Amino acid sequence: MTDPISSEKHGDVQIIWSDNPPVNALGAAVRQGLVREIEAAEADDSVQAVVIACKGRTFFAGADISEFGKPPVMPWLPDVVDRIENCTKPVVAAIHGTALGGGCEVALGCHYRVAVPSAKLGFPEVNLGLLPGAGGTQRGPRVAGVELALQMATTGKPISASQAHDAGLVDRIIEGDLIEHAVAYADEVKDIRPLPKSSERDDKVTDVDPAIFDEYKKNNAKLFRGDVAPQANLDTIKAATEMPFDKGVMFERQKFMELMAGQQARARQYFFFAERKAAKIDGVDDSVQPRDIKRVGVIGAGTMGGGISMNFLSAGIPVTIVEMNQDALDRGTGIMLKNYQSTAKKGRMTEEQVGQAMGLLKPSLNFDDLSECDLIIEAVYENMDVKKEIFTRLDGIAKDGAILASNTSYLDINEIASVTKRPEDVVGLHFFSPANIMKLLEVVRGDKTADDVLVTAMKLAKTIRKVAVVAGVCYGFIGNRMLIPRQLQAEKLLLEGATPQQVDKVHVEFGMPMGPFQMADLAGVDIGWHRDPERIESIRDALCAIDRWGQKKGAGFYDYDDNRRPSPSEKVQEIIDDFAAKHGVEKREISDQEIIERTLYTMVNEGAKILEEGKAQRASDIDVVWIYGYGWPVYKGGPMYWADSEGLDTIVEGLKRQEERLGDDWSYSQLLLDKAEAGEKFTR
Ligand code: 3H9
Repeated sequence: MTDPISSEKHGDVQIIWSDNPPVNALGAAVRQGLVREIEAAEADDSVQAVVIACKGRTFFAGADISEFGKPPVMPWLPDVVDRIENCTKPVVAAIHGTALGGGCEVALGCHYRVAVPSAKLGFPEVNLGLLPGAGGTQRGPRVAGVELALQMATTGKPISASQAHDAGLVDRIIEGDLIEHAVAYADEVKDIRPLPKSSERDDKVTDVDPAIFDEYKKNNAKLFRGDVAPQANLDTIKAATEMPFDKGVMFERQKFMELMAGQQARARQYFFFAERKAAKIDGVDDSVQPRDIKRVGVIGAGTMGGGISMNFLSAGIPVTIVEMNQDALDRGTGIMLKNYQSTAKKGRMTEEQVGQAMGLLKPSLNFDDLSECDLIIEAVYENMDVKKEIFTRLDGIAKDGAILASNTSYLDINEIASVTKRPEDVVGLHFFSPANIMKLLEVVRGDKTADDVLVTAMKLAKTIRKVAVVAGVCYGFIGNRMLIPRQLQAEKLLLEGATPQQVDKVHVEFGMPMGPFQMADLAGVDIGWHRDPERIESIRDALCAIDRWGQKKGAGFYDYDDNRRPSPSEKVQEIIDDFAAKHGVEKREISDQEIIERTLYTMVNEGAKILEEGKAQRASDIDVVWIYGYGWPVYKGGPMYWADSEGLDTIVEGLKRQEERLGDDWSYSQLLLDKAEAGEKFTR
């Protein structure tokens, strides 16, 4: 292996280069090289100052995550950072790209930091279930202030170079050539003594009101729910205000080790690689080139069509949006503008950017306008006949090589493709609502979908900042298909004696953002309803028949006040009791464990069926769908990883316990049974 660290002299400034693609992760060879070159620079009398810089697309993006869980190789990153800080000659970090985690800590070990305007600095360790473990929790608040450090470490969100500059984390923003200016900067500061060391500063951590920590937690309660890493980050940053640097670092080390040994960190680190693996398409050669997408067409300006369009507009891709009548078109584009304006009000985009995005939108009532588009996404309501009609028309209008996509959440892409003369150009692009916000995109691969169409969809997903997962054609694809057994069992449980509140509570305590009935009320109880109030075959039918369609009607499985605050409903309980009596279902005490087994174990079983039928490429893709599409707690790694952690034999035992209650239509996944029997796992 070639040495990733080298150095070169510019006058009396030594540049230490890291060249460790793709992201200059601080693996063992990088750490060893950094110490070696710092020592060499110190020993060389002709060197007066040092610049640390990285080749390729970014400054160090952190510790090498692939080394976690393996036997440690010396030196440790904290020792490397100390060694840099203790260098007797000034060291300047020259930052471009992202200085993240250990990378930000290396920068903090340097005496000075300069950065290009596009650089970002951050502590994303919390996303890996960790905390900055190379002195970052102690140097960070000393340099940037406690509040900013707390926010960076507990949210994991990076800050811009200009924010970092305002906070004192970056000493100078460099316009022009980074290295040339970094060397000039090093030359400017080479004689200043004593050297400014982050560890020796105390001005920003003394006189801090300890109440700010409780306050922060109160204001960000969601961040801390069920997740141990944000709390550990808060505790260590608080320690910077309570103890001297050396003690603080020892405390940080202890907390880092505790987190690293925990289940949650393992789950999150698994998920880091799962997310990246999802972008890879089995059976498609790397040489397949994506098609060029210069303009996107969207059919339907409803909530979905509008949200989908916004993704492309925000990425600078022009969109032609087509509706049936002027009212619907005006309403749809009006909502898009309102959404952009509210983002601007929150300071997340400028008025000018709002204008730019909306300027790329071409609203139209003429279907023929879609002929100029390279990708056309149909986003009308779920009805096979309607979709077939649209695709037949599209086939006659779209230019050669255009990709024809459906945003269907359940329907058969092969059947939709069959009405066109170009099924190889047809693909499913299942966005999740609200489509401009939710990160997940299921890319549905039809039997005849061409490889380059898939490659284009995956690349485009990255452009519009979505995480894409390839799914095969089946009812509900990956996510919604797994929702079906959960919903079915949740409703059966109501008849048998559980309440909506009990089922939802179990799910929320598990870590989901909401339970199945809260979700039904939010999405609309009437979704998929047959619209015949006389035909009552389920509790849902009964609720829909009396106008209890969920939050939008002020009543669903719960009653809602004017502020959409839910409370248990006597009426719903009556409906449940009547329904149970009519169907001869006897009420009994339902335990929380039974709710887990009936609603979550059955989901795992469905996930295993999806895998064995080849409708998902890998178990980790299913986890990505559930974490990004439905808010499965990332610190539990997704349903398949979680099942592995529980033990597949435990899952099977639980299902066996419930077997008789699951219903005649329910069946085991053979893959689950086989893996449990063999002591195997889905994800490892
Ligand atoms: C830490 O620093 C702990 C310390 O505080 C204390 C230690 C004692 N390691 O994301 P991409 C790979 S914890 C190893 O698609 P992008 C990634 O798997 C660390 N590998 O690129 C992928 O591989 P492949 C704190 C890494 O341009 C390839 O690089 N730091 C690492 O969309 C490209 O990645 C973080 O958490 C790594 N650290 O985004 C930062 N990072 O091609 C994590 C990436 O085989 N990284 N890879 O699939 C990121 O957030 C993004 O990768 C980044 C680039 C924004 C840098």
